[in-house]
Amino acid sequence: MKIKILTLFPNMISGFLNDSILKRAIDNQVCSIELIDMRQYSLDKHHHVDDTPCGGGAGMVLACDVVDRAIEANASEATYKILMTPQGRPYQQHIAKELSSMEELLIICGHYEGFDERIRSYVDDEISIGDYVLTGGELAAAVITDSVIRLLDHAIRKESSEDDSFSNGFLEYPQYTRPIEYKGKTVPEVLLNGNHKLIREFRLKESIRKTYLRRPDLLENRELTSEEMRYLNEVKKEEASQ
Ligand code: 6GU
Repeated sequence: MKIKILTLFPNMISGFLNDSILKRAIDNQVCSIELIDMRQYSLDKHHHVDDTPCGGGAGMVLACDVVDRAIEANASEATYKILMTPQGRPYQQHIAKELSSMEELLIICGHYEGFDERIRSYVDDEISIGDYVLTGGELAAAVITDSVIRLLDHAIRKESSEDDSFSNGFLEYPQYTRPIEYKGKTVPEVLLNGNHKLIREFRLKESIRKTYLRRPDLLENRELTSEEMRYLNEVKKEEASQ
């Protein structure tokens, strides 16, 4: 997969690409990432990329011609173009999955107080990473990039992303490692005796417990199997009697 990021602040993003899983994925050619400075597409001799808002008001507005030229120079038929904006659709794991199957992504970072409305018509998608405001789309683009790359084949061990919180619609089950007992707190017995059927059942039930306690909204519009329903009912009873 190829990911291109159009930004006015490439340095804000470059650091996080040079470490850990992302660096390994790039080194192993699982994906390539290109940071492109949008300023080079300004025709202005001072390389201005923004201007005052038509109709007046505070702040500066990112100009549509600069962004259009940057997109035209960097997109092909196969490119899926995403604009980062707090007005976009809320980002979720299922969107990361969709994006991870694309051949090429072009991520456009909005910055400044705003961007010219016409820019919306140049893209395929608009994404927000949550209901709060960032100074620009750079960190949001980094979030998209990270979450997509870790889903690519060979980026991390497959089972490791299959067990993710959200990938089966529940939060992830609790994990433990040695020491078995620490300051009076112990690892649940069932995880120590190698009975894989019991371990699977424990994990599913605890995953449902976590979701019920912390993110009941995730259970709302979701069909449960009869096994999942049984665990949910058990969990509800157990938590009510606590
Ligand atoms: Cl994509 N951009 C900005 N500036 N703020 C955000 C965001 C994006 N997503 C959440 N907040």
